[in-house]
Amino acid sequence: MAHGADENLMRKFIKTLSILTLSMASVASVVAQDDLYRFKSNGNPIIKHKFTADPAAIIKNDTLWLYTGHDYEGNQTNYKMKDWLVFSTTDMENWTEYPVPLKITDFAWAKSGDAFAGHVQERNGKYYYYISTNWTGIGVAVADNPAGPFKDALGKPLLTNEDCFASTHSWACIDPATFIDDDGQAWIFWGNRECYYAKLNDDMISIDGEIKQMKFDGFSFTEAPWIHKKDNKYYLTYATEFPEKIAYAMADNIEGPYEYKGILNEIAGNSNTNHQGIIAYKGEWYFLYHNGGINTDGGSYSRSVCIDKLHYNEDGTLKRIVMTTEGVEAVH
Ligand code: FUB
Repeated sequence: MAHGADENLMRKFIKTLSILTLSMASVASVVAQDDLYRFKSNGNPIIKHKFTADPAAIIKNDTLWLYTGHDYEGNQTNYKMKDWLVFSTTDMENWTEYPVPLKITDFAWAKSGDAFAGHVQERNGKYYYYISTNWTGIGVAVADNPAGPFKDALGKPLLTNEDCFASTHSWACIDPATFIDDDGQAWIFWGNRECYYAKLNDDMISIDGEIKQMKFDGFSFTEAPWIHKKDNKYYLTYATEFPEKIAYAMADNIEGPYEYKGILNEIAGNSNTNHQGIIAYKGEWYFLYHNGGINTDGGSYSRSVCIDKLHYNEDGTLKRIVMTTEGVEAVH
């Protein structure tokens, strides 16, 4: 991929020419225009100037905020991720990248140094960034606006391997995904090999009550749980097997019982992991995932976020994702 002087020159040029205003006044007031990098996505992967992984998104007003991990470029033999990234769009085509919102070194207790998958949730005007650190636990950072910067809210992990009572491997406590139900109750799901879930208190930085393990027939869980809800049905999507496919199950209650419904997304090309996020935006449903699709450096440890459409059948089940090179069309 084109790194180095040419890329830097192009970035500076685009920054200088940038005359667009941010969609949210509060964000505009805290991030200087010069610190923003604007680009157009022309299909998948949607971000080609950096390696991005483990997508999660939230919607605020007219804007989709995309949070990703950040892989090192090419020829890596393991995950090498030191910070997280944030992007926004109002049309799925024109994107803005903000300054790095959160780094693994922002968590003094995260001795692993690994900035694994995260998920952001808004509540009461604050933004909570739940992150995983490989073997040192799940942390939570907070910010006043979706672009950050985020600050460690606890000074210690929210969850650790000790909370993963059915697991014995060191990387069990990863991949948090949160969900706020229609009754206002916030939930957090996470795990590797074993899937756990719990209620979050209203403060969003403490666990309410018991931690439980999710189990149902046919649940072959690798990692990356994600909950979404449509028409009063709960959908639990998750990575299964390795290399990973994304499978899903449905239930009438968030705690289940869930019914396994099959594979939603196939192996994502040359990436062992797949890590999905699902979000409704401007009347469409989107499936976010990663592959190793940047030539020639992309692969399992140099991944790139992609977005394709998610479609439902009439009975509420999900159609198999069609991963495309073209990506999604702009929406207005
Ligand atoms: O990005 C590091 C790990 O790879 C994530 O935590 C997993 O979900 C997998 O995508």
